[in-house]
Amino acid sequence: LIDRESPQAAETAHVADPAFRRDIIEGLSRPVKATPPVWLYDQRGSELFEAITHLPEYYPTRIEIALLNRHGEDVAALAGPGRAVVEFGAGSARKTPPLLRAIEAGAYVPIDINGAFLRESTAALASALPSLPVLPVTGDFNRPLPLPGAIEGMARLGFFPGSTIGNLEPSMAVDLLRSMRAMLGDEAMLLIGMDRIKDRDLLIAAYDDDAGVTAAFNLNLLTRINRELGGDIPVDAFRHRALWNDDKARIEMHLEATRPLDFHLAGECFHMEEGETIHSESSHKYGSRDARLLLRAGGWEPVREWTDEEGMFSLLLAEA
Ligand code: AVI
Repeated sequence: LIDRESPQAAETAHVADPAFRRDIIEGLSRPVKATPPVWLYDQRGSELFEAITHLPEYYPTRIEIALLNRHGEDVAALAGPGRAVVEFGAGSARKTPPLLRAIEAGAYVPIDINGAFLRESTAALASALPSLPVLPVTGDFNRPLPLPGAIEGMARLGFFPGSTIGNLEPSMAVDLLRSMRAMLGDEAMLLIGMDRIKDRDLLIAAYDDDAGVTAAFNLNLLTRINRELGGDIPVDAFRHRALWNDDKARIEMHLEATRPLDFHLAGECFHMEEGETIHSESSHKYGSRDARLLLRAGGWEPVREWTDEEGMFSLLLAEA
């Protein structure tokens, strides 16, 4: 996931990450309260997100895995063998090994800001594909990073699954695509997952499931703020809301106050009216043309798009 800090480290040391403190105070001080989605992923948040990916209503993971399995050979035919696969975000054992096998990768470079996630995915990969060189890079891929010298001269395939691009505002998504283009070089290709615009009810169900896992994921942000920033937010007085913003073609997750309330954190006092919300995440959805426009604006020329029978989710291959 994008720009994940090291939550475990912050928790064991009981010292709040200064960037977390800054972002939360700044976000809650705005006239329309909003916090960056990256902070949803502490240890508990990451576990809850993993649980979300198994929910019946949350179709993206299931469909993307099916597309990767169904079209691995097609990707291989277009990309050719021996590429270094550079994955943005630590790879999941469910998605990455089948792709690496299908395209006969020459090396695998998982990039993640969180060393713990990186070690886990590297170990999983080493046992699944023992002969593949795995060269992890710890760092924030929102900025260009130096890639390992061992893949010099090897053509690259960037891999950015999960529709994580959708959690960025479109202008930031374009910046990230451009940065990937600069990192991966002129011979590069990019395989990216994007979630499609679809029936509003299906979208809302995916972000407001019956079992309440997404609600727990969203509300966990408040628990984290209380724990790490010494806050007294009455978590019980909030409820999870998932809204479709048609103008911006995105699902928005909000934390809504169910009564007028006050809370304190980091020496500051905050007030919320009944019905007022904290906007905690956006998940942008892209039609086929929108996706191609976004890729082109980011310096990538679309080559192929694969989608499921219902057109719910897309896997796109682009070239530099
Ligand atoms: C990580 N990201 C692509 C997920 C999404 O669908 O936007 C995060 C998520 N939030 C609620 N459910 C899933």
